[in-house]
Parts: sequence; structure tokens; C-alpha cells
Amino acid sequence: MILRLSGLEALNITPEFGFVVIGERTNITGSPKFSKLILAGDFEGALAVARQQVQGGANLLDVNMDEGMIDSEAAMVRFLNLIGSEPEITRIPIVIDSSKWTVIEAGLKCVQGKAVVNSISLKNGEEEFLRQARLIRQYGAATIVMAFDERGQADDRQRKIDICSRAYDLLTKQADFPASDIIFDPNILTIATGLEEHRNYAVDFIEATRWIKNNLPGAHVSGGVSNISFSFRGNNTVREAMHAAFLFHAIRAGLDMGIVNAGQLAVYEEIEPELRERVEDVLLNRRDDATERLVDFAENVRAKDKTRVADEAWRAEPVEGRLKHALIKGIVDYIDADTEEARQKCKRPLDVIEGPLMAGMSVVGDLFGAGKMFLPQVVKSARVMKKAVAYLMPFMEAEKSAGAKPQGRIVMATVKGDVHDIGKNIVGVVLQCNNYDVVDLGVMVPAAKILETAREKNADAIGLSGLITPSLDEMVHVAQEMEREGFRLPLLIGGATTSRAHTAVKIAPHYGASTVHVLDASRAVGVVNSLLKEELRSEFDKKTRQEYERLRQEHAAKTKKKKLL
Ligand code: B12
Repeated sequence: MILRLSGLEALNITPEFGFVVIGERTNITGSPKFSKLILAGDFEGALAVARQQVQGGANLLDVNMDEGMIDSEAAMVRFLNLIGSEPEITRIPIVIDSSKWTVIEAGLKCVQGKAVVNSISLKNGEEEFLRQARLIRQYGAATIVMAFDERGQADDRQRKIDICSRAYDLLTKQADFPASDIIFDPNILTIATGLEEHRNYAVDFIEATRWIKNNLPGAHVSGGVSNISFSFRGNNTVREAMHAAFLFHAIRAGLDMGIVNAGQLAVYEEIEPELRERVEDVLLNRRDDATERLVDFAENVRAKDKTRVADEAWRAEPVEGRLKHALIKGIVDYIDADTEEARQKCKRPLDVIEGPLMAGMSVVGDLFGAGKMFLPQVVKSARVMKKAVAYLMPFMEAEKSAGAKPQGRIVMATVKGDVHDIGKNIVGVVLQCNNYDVVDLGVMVPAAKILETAREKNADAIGLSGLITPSLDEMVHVAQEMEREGFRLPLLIGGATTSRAHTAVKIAPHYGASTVHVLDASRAVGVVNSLLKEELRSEFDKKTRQEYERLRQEHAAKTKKKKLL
């Protein structure tokens, strides 16, 4: 079931969405920097912290003002109102976080969109729980429910399950709460404390998560990730490894979202094998001496940390490996020099993009898809990719034949709901270098804007880019609108989740003029030439239509076979 939230923009959390990152730095109890700013009344500075979180890839923003020395209700209201006037921040949904109901309610009264309450629980009994839940419903928010009841916080698997299923029944049966708006927090508790009874905490959380996802239909699961590693405060290498490994296992069990410190995440795959093994021994409670072994190891890591020897072994790899490493780790320091080296090895600058850079990016995509890398890390990878492309740009432009007349004008856009623009930008540059005039509308562009611009600018073709599944439907919508408005321009479709088959089966049938899927930037020029040159157009269009018809028939045959089975 989809969890629908919103700030200024809608956020539909579907299964393909992957792990949802809740930015944690706007929490007065967890971030000393934020706390100092709020206590000093520097709300502008505090807003900058919120902005950093959004830019760093947070999908939701947790705001907590629980501090004894301030009027928390007033601070919550003031900060949320300030956020409301910053479109860049307020586009993502807010998580109103407080242990005091009055602060939560004050926040609910002024937040815009559909927020999340963090949190309610059965701590004060069923009556109070239901009263708060009904109010949250009235304010139009979703809620996090802590696994806490009249007896206290749930620590083992069974207590977590019992409390969550009791809360689920109460919410769905008595408070008319949609199951998809319930987010359980079954408590991530600190492990490796040396106490026997804490040893199974991570396993208990992971197993409770699995149970909730299998038995409480529609509900989601969240958790505060940094708690798991408190025993290793001061040792960031171990903490980062613990967070990444914990998330890897918890996400596989169904964890949907988490409050995380984006700066404290390692890439699961890149954790040093011995450290990873020891961390997983502790997390998964695999051996009696797991904690001591990790503590021993941590001492070594700490010693290394102190000498600040940066691990530069990757610099000795061939350039393809170095580019991949820089993309995965988000390291920009050497990217110009490495891109240059790759450029000298390749025939054309575009080959560097289509070759080693795309290869590195697809590893990032695979790690991300598998829950081994997280959004804030991918944001860094995207920065590295953009820097490499920027470095190559003048070389690509130098390939342009000087003084040539523009061969046509193409309006390009990443469709509504989608922020991916690296691929579109590359295609734009490549087309420009081949003497096409490109009007780039940017990202998240509604159909109406694309069509209006195409008409205004007298375009010769429209190029759509999209990388997430919902973009496929949006592309169908653009094609339908083009047909409805009587367009006859060729329509190009591109981006990682698009395909020839999807274009043939789902998009092309809605639009009478040429509709062509383009696999990558190097093919874009050939396709555009074929579509815009009078002497090539009809042959190319005929061939594409024949091929797409074949793909449709194949698809229909497969669907029929499946139905018969
Ligand atoms: C970088 C990246 C991001 C960056 C984007 C930064 C930016 N400014 O673009 C950030 C971190 C912001 C991001 C966010 C998200 N991402 Co993302 N992201 C990626 C990643 C790793 C690489 C994309 C990329 O830049 N590739 C390199 C470029 C050069 O390739 P390309 O775009 O395919 O372009 C080439 C061709 O396709 C073609 N082309 C592209 N466009 C066009 C257009 C035309 C007209 C033509 C002719 C050709 C053409 O030419 C290009 C060059 O050859 C992919 C994984 C992947 N394998 O693609 C995931 C991926 C696309 N993201 C994914 C997801 C889930 C998300 C998020 C929803 C995550 C989240 N939980 O918030 C958000 C989306 C928010 C939104 N509303 O859009 C999923 C999508 C899954 C799905 N099927 O829906 C992927 C596949 C990762 C995964 N394996 O799970 N992401």
C-alpha cells in the first residue's frame, strides 16, 4: 500500500521508492549545532541546517524542539512557519517530533501538506492513544507509533509484536485510521553494551519488522538508526559500518524508513571485510564473544583514525576503477584528473561518459537498489558524475563544427515528478554539439509546460527523460496530451527505466506521430538526424513502426500465454 505524504510536493512512497531517509539534524535533542542555534534564537541559521538536509537527500525532515530551557510549542510553530516560507525546504513533508502532545498539536496546526507525527504510543493507555490518533486523523497527518505501552518500552521481539498489533487493531478498528498511514517504530536499541540482555536487540528489531510487514497489512516500519551504535560513540568508522550493515539487514526484512545521520553512513559493500564480519557478528548475535571482538577491533580502527592516514590504495587502480570508486564514495578530489586520463584513453569525450562513468553509475544504482547505498550517498555520487561531465563539456563542444547552421530545435524535459537530470543534460550537450538548438526545461516539468514551450519555440522535436517508474505513466500522459492537442512533432523517450518495449506497447499507441525510444546519448544524434532530415524521415519512421508493432505483438502473445497458464 502506498504511503501518501506531502510538503509542497506530493511524496508517494511506493515499494519501488526504496528506503526513505528522514533527515535528523533539525532535532534539538540530537544535534548540538541545531540546539545551539535555536537556543541563541538564530532561526535563520537553523533554517540553513534544514536546507542542508534537503539538499543532502532527505525525503522527510524530522523537527524536534524538546528542550527544557525554551518554549517548545512556540519554537515549533515559529520554525515550521519559517520552513513554510522556504519553497526549497517545504517541498518535502515534515515529521513533527516531540514527546509532548501539546507541541505536536501546535505543529499540526501550522504545518502545510500531509505531515507525520512522531510519535504516539500506548504509554498512557488506550483512551489517550485513541484520542490523539483521532486528532491526527482530523489534522490530516500520518503517524509513527512507538512500541511502548503501559508497561514501558518493548525490547524483545514478542513485546514489540504484541504492542504493534494491539495498536494496529485499535487504530484501524476504532479510530478509522488508514493502515497505510501507520508507521511503527519498534525501537532500535543500543547493542554491544556488554550487557547480556542487550545482545539480541538488533535481531529483535529486524524480526519484529519482518513480522509487522507480513502480518499488519499496509503498515510501514521506521526507526532511529544511530541508537544502534551508541556504545561506539567517538569511533565513527565503526559506527558508520554498524549503521550501513544494520540497514542492509533491516531493509531486507521490510524496514521502510529511518531517521539517519546522512554523514554517518558507509557503503555496505565497501566496509572492510574483517570489520564487516565483526559488526555483523554483533548485529546478528552470531557468537558469544562478538562484542569483545568488535571492541578489540575498534581500538585498532580508532588508532588508525587518530593517525588520519587516508586510505589511498584505490589511487593505484586503473582509471576505470578509480572513476568507479570516486562515484561510489562521492569523492570529487581527483575527478578532473581521472576524467582527463580516461578521455585520453578514449576516442571521443562522450565515450568516457558512456563507458567508465556510466559503468560506475550503474554500480551505484545497483547498490542503491539493493539497500547497500542510501540516498544521501547517491546525491554525492551524482555530484561527482556532474563534475566529470562538466569537465568533458568543453571537449565535446570543441567537436562542434564551427559556424554550422542549427539543424533543428529540440525541447527537452525530465517529466513531472522526476528529479533525475544527469542523462538529459548529457543528451542536451551532445545534441548541441551536433548543431541542434536545445531548449532545456529542467526537471519536474508538467506536460502543459512542455507542450506550450514546444509551440512557442517552434520546436522540431520533443525529448522526454524519466528514471523512476511513475515517470513512465507521466510519459504516456504527455503523449496523450500531444495527440489531443494535435501535435505532429517526433517524440523521443529516454532515461534508465524507459525501454523500447515500454515505448512500443504503452506510449506509441497514444500518439500518431513518430515516437522513438533512445537508449543513450550517442544514439540520440543518429535518431534525431533520421527524424528531422526530410530524406531519411519516412524510411526511419516506417522501420520504427514495424519494429514497435512486432514488439507489441510479442508482448500480446506473452500476456496471452500468461493468462492461459
Ligand atoms: C543519480 C541518481 C539519483 C540522484 C539524481 C541526481 C540528478 N540530479 O540527476 C538523486 C540522489 C537525486 C536520486 C533520487 C531518487 N532516485 Co535515483 N538514481 C540515481 C542513479 C544512481 C543514477 C542515475 C544517473 O544519473 N545515471 C547516469 C545517466 C547518464 O544515465 P541516464 O539518466 O539513464 O541517461 C542516459 C540514457 O538513459 C539516455 N537518456 C536519458 N534521458 C534521456 C532523454 C532523451 C530525450 C534521450 C534521447 C535519451 C536520454 O541518455 C543518457 C546518456 O547516455 C539511478 C540508478 C540507475 N541505474 O540509473 C537511480 C534510480 C533511477 N533512482 C531511483 C530512485 C528510487 C530514486 C528516488 C525515488 C529515491 C528516494 N527514495 O527518494 C529519488 C527520486 C526522486 C524523484 N522524485 O525523482 C531508482 C528508480 C527505481 C524505479 N524504477 O522507480 C534507481 C533506478 C535506483 C535503484 N536501482 O533503485 N537518484
